[in-house]
Amino acid sequence: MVSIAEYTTDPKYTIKVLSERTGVRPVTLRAWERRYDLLNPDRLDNNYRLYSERDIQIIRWITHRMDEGLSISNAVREYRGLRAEGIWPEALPSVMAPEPTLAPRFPTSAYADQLYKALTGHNEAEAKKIVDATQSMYDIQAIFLEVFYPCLVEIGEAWYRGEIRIATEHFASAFIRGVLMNLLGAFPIYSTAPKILIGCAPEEFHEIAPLMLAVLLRRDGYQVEYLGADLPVDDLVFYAEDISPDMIILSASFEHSARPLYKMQALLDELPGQPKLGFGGRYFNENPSAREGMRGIFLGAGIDEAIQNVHDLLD
Ligand code: B12
Repeated sequence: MVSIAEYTTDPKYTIKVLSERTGVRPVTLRAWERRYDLLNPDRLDNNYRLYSERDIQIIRWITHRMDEGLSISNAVREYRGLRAEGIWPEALPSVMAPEPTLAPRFPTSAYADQLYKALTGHNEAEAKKIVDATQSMYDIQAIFLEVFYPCLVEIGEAWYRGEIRIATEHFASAFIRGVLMNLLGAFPIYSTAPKILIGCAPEEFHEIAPLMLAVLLRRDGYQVEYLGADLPVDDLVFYAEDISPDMIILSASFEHSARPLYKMQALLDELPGQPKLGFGGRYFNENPSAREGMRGIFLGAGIDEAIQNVHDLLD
């Protein structure tokens, strides 16, 4: 038998890998991290957590004790008791080989450029190859924020300068939307997890950021329903009354889309479960004073901040 101490503390795995190797959902891992201060992951500059092989073994040991009937708090207490005596528990026999990680050939910015070229050249097969390549090397959050996002910004700039056709911009955003919809469908839906509705404010058609948020929050174990573009507030409140979500998240890029949201939290407060309203998007980023009159919670300037804030609010 090998002691957990013999496993390396090199920080190299994302929370996704930790989750896959331990069978514990990311949302639960983060909750344990906060509540029990069990692991101490390193953080990259972009605030992503990185875990070690030893962290994986600690979580596997904890879940094994839970399988044997202990509550999480008792399993953690037992682990701490052993550690206080200077003892490292024995690692469980390995059931899974560590995930092979392909070394990235280029930085994410190079893939953003390649994707831009493929999409503006209407070369769907090449765009697909690029996305497949990034998926074998990077976490999807990095792909969204460091490949898709800059690529779309560049497409927006080229459209603004009149260098590409509207058809090209539509082709590119439809392609990326398609990739995101496939990913959304690929993650399991946990029917007991907090329920979140995500979509766009009225007359808002920029769907990609809220869709990215939907994918990443579903991956983290929330019960996410993605509702798409242009949602009328009153209908959404009725729907919330029907299905009692814990939270509704809406994106707005323009003032006319944001305006109807100002009354929304008051309407939600009248529902039995009082769902929280989370909001964000280009309009609120460019007009910080517009956040002030809004009831509800500004979830941050970007997707990464929003994910962290949702965890803080709902875990
Ligand atoms: C694709 C696109 C479209 C597509 C959208 C298709 C789809 N299914 O989503 C279509 C063709 C519909 C479209 C239409 C229009 N568009 Co447009 N569009 C774009 C483009 C190229 C990409 C948008 C995108 O997905 N970006 C990637 C995402 C990830 O970035 P993002 O939306 O900015 O989100 C970031 C933050 O705002 C934030 N965020 C966004 N939502 C949320 C939500 C929450 C809760 C949180 C916390 C954070 C958050 O997080 C993200 C970063 O992490 C942008 C260019 C650009 N710079 O983004 C122009 C752009 C946004 N569009 C623009 C314009 C002007 C329009 C139109 C008015 C054009 C027209 N005359 O018809 C219409 C308006 C439609 C409407 N009423 O919504 C301008 C906006 C300029 C401005 N400041 O007002 C841009 C910037 C283009 C440009 N360079 O001028 N568009």
